[in-house]
Amino acid sequence: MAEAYDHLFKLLLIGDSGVGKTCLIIRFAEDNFNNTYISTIVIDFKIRTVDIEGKKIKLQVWDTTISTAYYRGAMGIILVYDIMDEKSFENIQNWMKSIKENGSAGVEHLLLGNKCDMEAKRKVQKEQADKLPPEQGIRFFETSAKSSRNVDEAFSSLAQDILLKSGGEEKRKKQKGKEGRERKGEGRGMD
Ligand SMILES: Nc1nc2c(ncn2[C@@H]2O[C@H](COP(=O)(O)OP(=O)(O)OP(=O)(O)O)[C@@H](O)[C@H]2O)c(=O)[nH]1
Ligand SMILES: [Mg+2]
Repeated sequence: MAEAYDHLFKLLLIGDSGVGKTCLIIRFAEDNFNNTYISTIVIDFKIRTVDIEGKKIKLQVWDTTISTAYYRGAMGIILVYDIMDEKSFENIQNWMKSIKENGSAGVEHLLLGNKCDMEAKRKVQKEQADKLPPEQGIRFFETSAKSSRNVDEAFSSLAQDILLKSGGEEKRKKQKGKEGRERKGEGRGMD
């Protein structure tokens, strides 16, 4: 039987190779973790339905390789770097540029510093993420696909941001519809 849901949100993870995108998705969707690294070749998605503010939100989470074709249609984009890998952090700027050029307008963003279980080998300080251009007002979490720290929180917060936004739009649409009906009503001389 198909699972009932109120909303379907498409999310996408991007970031340098090896930062843990696939592992984050597997932790979120299947609550599992594997130490073996198998670089993603085929684009795929996993699904998990979460409960947010009494609504069932079905999250379809896309795992990417280097392809911008999949940006379109994504309602939320999760940018991931590895806290042990400075280069992956520096590249976040390039990934952001790439979203601007290829993503849909109005897409929500989230920044994740992954592998925070590896504190001893940390190269990117938490404060450095705060120095990223504030223009996007991007939300930031340090996560660990291995220990599962902040994984649910991160996905839920992004879903919540999208829900808030779509809720606002629905309200506007309803309001518009109502105004339209009221105008028609006037024409029939109702009052
Ligand atoms: N310690 C630690 N290792 C992790 C974590 N997340 C992923 N890894 C390891 O990092 C390696 C790469 O993880 P993947 O999820 O395959 O990385 P990816 O970003 O999908 O890489 P590509 O598919 O090549 O783009 C694997 O060996 C994982 O086991 C984490 O939170 N902590
Ligand atoms: Mg992968």
